[in-house]
Formats: sequence, structure tokens, C-alpha cells
Amino acid sequence: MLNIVLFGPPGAGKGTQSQKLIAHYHLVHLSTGDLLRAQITQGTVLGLKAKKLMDEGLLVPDEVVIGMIDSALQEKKEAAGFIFDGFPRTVPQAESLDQLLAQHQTRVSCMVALEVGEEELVKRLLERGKTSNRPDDQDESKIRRRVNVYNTETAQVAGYYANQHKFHALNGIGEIESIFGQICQIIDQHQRPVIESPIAATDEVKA
Ligand code: B4P
Repeated sequence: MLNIVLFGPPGAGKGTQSQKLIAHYHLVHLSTGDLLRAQITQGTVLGLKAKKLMDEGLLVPDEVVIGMIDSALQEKKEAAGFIFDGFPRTVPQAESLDQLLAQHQTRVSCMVALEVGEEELVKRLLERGKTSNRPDDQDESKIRRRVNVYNTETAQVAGYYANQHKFHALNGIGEIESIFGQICQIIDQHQRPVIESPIAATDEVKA
């Protein structure tokens, strides 16, 4: 199973690249932002609570998003793999994802982080806000708060995956197609079968 975590600050291109990746690798897209916005549209209790936090640029509680991912994994048991977009955003979410995937006899293959500076993020999200109808995209101070929440609460998730040797960072500024090509190269490295080298094995015996 191929399970990719797409990581980066708000506006880095996670949603944009996810659309291209699901088409290319035939994976199921799990965006916690999209799942939460669906709850808001349906007017559920969860959606009403989440809306207040999202509109202010704050994170929704861990147990809420972990529960949504748990349900989605149960529903999509036949999937060839997943693109996790906007999840995990905290270390407890990352730990829970490992546990949930282990219950399905699988694990995260790699994390790809898109790196983009704050001024470009603000510019992109204000531009999207003209058509997205998302209150969190329409107010510069809320966008800057989201970037600040990313820096203080989310950025440390990269270290969690670096410790597992699964972390890869890319420059998220440039042509969308070119960034997509670079992400594919990273993913394809993780898909290659590991071939044991007889030379390395002999050396190890000698040592
Ligand atoms: P999300 O829905 O995850 O939204 P996002 O981070 O704003 O969007 P994304 O990063 O996918 O957008 P993209 O760059 O593709 O989260 C919204 C809120 O939900 C959070 O603030 C939080 O409240 C809550 N939430 C979600 N998940 C949570 C979790 N796990 N825990 C707690 N709370 C959670 O697109 C941005 C724009 O950039 C687009 O207009 C696009 O066209 C443009 N763009 C993309 N790539 C570009 C490029 N290379 N060059 C120029 N423009 C580009």
C-alpha cells in the first residue's frame, strides 16, 4: 500500500498537488479540511463547532480529526493507498495515524513537505479567497494566524517523520507541473523494491 502524507503551511499547494497525485497513483484522497467543510455544509453539530475554529484560523481538536480519519479508513478498506492532505497537523495526530494504519497492516510510506514563505502564502490565499467563499481565506490577519499556528503547532510534525527517515522537503514555489514531477520522483523512490546487495551482506559478515 502507498500512503503519502502531503505537508506544508496553508496555501503551500497540498490540495492542488493532491488532485494530481490521486489521478496519477489511483489513491484515495483524505483531506481533513474537506471532511470538516463537508460537516459544515451538512450542518452537523461537529460542523458547527469546527466552523468557529476554522473561521478563526485555529486547529480543530485532535480527537475530532482523528475520529474522521478512523472512519474514512474503515470505509475505504479496498483502497490501494491514501494521500493524507492536511493531516497530521500535530504530533498526537501523527502518533494516532501510525496506530490506525497498523490496525490495517500498513504504514506511512513517506511525507513530502512543500516549503513556501509567508508573503507568498498570504498572496495565494487572498487570491483564492476571491472565489472560494472561505472566511479563513478572506482576511489577511486570519491567514497570518493560520501560518503562525502552522509554525508553532504543526511544523514539529516534520521532525516526527524525519526520525522515521520518511521526510522529504521541496520548494513549493514554481510551476505546478514541475513541483508535481518532483513529488512523483520522491514517491517513486519509495515504491522501488529493496534489493539486498550480496556485496554489502558479505562485508557485514566480515565486519
Ligand atoms: P485545509 O483545508 O487543509 O486548507 P489549507 O491548508 O488552507 O489549503 P491547502 O494548503 O490545501 O491549499 P493549496 O495550497 O492547495 O485546512 C483548513 C482549516 O481546517 C485549518 O485552518 C484548520 O482549522 C482545519 N483543519 C484541517 N485539517 C486539520 C487537522 N488535521 N487538525 C486540526 N484542524 C484541521 O491552495 C492554495 C492556493 O494556492 C490555491 O488557490 C492554489 O491554486 C494556489 N497554488 C497552489 N500551488 C501553487 C503554485 N505552485 N504556484 C502558485 N499558486 C499555487
